[in-house]
Amino acid sequence: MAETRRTYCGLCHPRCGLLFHIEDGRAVKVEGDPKHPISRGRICARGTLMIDHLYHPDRLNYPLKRTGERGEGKWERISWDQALDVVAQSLETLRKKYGPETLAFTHGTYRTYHWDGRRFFNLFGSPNMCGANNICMCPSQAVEYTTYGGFAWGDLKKTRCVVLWGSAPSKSNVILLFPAIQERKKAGMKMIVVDPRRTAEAEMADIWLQIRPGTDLALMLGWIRIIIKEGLFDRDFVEKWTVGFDQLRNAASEYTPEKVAAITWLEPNKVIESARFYAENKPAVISWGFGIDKQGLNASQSARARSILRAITGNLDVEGGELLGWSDPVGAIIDFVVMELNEALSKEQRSKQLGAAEYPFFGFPGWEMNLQANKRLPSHYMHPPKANMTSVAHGRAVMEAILTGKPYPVTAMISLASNPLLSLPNTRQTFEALKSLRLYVVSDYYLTPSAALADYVFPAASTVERDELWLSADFCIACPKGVEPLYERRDDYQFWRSLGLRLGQEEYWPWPTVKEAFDHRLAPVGLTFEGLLERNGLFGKRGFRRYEEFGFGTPSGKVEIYSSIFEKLGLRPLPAYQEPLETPENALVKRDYPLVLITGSRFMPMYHSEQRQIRFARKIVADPLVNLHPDVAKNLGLKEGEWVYVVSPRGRIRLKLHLSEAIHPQMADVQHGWWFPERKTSPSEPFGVFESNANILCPDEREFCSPEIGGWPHTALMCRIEKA
Ligand SMILES: Nc1nc2c(c(=O)[nH]1)N[C@H]1C(S)=C(S)[C@@H](COP(=O)(O)OP(=O)(O)OC[C@H]3O[C@@H](n4cnc5c(=O)[nH]c(N)nc54)[C@H](O)[C@@H]3O)O[C@H]1N2
Ligand SMILES: Nc1nc2c(c(=O)[nH]1)N[C@H]1C(S)=C(S)[C@@H](COP(=O)(O)OP(=O)(O)OC[C@H]3O[C@@H](n4cnc5c(=O)[nH]c(N)nc54)[C@H](O)[C@@H]3O)O[C@H]1N2
Ligand code: SF4
Ligand SMILES: [Mo]
Repeated sequence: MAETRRTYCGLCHPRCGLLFHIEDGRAVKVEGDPKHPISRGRICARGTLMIDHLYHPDRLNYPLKRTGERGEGKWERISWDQALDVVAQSLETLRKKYGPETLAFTHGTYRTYHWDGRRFFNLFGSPNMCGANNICMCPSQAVEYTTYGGFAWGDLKKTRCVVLWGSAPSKSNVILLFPAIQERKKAGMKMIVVDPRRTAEAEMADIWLQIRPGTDLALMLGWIRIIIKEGLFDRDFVEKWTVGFDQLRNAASEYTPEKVAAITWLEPNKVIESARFYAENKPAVISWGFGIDKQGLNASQSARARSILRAITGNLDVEGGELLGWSDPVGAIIDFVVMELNEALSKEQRSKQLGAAEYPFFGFPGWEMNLQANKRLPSHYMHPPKANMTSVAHGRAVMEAILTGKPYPVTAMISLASNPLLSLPNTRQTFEALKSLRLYVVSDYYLTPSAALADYVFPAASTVERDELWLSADFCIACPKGVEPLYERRDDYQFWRSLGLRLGQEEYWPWPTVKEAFDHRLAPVGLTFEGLLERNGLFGKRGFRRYEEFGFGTPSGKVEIYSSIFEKLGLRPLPAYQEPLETPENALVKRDYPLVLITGSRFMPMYHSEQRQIRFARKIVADPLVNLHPDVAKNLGLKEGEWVYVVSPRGRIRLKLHLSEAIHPQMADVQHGWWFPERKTSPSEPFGVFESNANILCPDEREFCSPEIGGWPHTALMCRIEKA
């Protein structure tokens, strides 16, 4: 029997609509769903591989228990009940012995529900969830809540000018953002690109600034100085709605075009011209870009400076500008924050969060301050900040606690939808830490290098096998599963709930299925998951300049250019640029490592460390690449396609050389996420995880991290290239 079912792809963030053609119970063809309200029939190369992913022979189908050494690859199949029983028992034993804080979690990017995991951890009593949060979008969220009480979304549909700052959607957001930019550019939108590589976006731009990696904050402060000096700011808005403008004027005064040019490798007149261009083409949007968040030392203050630029130019919450708040009635849907059940975690347990003494802004203290300030706003207009995203333990502190038992023993860890050996920096330390856990539990689609070290591995249902509710500030859509979960795969909600039921959390998991939890969330708008699906999404209506009615969700109710929260926490209340340790400015470093290293620029069809086992994906990108300018290669006597080592002070990895004029001649651009599922696993090296893994090159030591959030660098480091 043949039929077509609506479902969705969640192999990256947008959740595009899919049509699954099913024959005799098996999906045989996938295409975009033209009726999907957001993606409207488009899917990307990764989405077209959904069927390969669903039926892939390497997929985990049953829970596994390790029988050999960690990493040796010896497993025994067991039932869900057996596996959950022993995991729960061991967690209970460890909790009794060391306290609930002995359990940690590693977080990846937004692939699954996440509120359920946070709920489990809050009820279990551990504050120690850590992961990519310190570097990916969450820092920008935390900082923007502190500056103007919410996270701003660029109104691309109506903007006159977009600044793509460290963002390359032609590779990272190919279905929604990039086509929208192309369309708007054709219609006359202006565009500035700030990127060390000549990307597809740079080629389309009116102004392209080929900046030295890691120096964006100096440029932002240079823009601020020019905008103030030339009176290009929005005087009315600044007077009525901001605090700290005069201090800002002072703080920015030293960033003259000449000084900025010397730091950034740009020409002084380009600094001036671009600042004017941004300020004079209103309304304007500065995109969020991971090129900023991944800079380490300056990352959090760059996010601050970006938010200040948006505010002083009068672009906040105007049509075509930087939108704040939720639309009506979408804002009334119960958000994750409520579902996270943060009130369940006691004050005492919160105070044990690892890393929060060093980075209080990104732990409970900072989150609580943002939460408090948010209370002045109605929640249907501005949801409170998510603890799940902006109050986390620091990865380094967690790994150190595992290895040293200090300040207390961390003996157990769960990794769900995350592959820490590939995504976190300082891979060797992560490896040693994972190996020395008493209990390591992983839930994944495949047996990754991290999973290879686990005691128990649980098989996760993929998006086409589970329902999801997808919520943004302006819409909410129901994403239905297309097939029942195959074999014994289960959705992540079932994982957390089943574990919670075994650990005394019965009364807090009243919804047997995730769909029922979604019904609960939708109740305030009078809908159910099925009802929402039937009406093909709920779309809100938004007003503009709503701060005139509500104010801003900050301690003063205004945009805090000078941050009172940062000041209270002993952090710089106004941004200032700092030269990182490892830069071409440091002659000693430069002698041995002459090239600036950036890692992780997105490429299709891979998503982080995924798709390495999908044959068709490996046909497109077979091997890990380092991109280099042809002149640099020539000087080194290296040719296209040759294997080379990329060496940083922390180690070396092997990659294939790809020559490209798009790369600045003083830098190297290394892909991230590489491991080799086709290889054997061994206790010393699961699936070749040390061979080409960019994070061998990336540090997490204190002096490399941002002092506000502890964000570590995946870019703006130094390296050299050698023949392999
Ligand atoms: N060097 C370098 N490192 C980086 C970056 C960089 O640019 N350079 N980027 C960083 C960034 S921004 C991020 S967000 C992180 C991403 O880091 P991660 O999110 O940890 O990404 P992955 O390494 O792909 O690991 C995700 C794992 O989750 C599994 N998975 C996918 N979906 C689900 C699901 O729904 N349920 C379950 N149970 N499992 C699932 C996948 O099979 C995969 O093994 O990496 C960071 N690391
Ligand atoms: N195909 C694919 N798409 C993805 C992902 C994936 O793994 N694969 N991951 C998803 C995730 S979790 C994220 S966070 C997003 C990230 O997506 P983007 O925000 O687009 O970030 P990146 O691709 O990491 O880097 C964007 C640009 O930053 C530039 N850059 C590097 N260092 C600097 C710097 O110091 N300053 C400036 N100005 N620019 C710099 C790089 O040259 C690159 O062109 O992508 C998402 N989309
Ligand atoms: S992988 Fe492609 S099809 Fe799937 S959600 Fe992302 S952009 Fe859409
Ligand atoms: Mo990310």
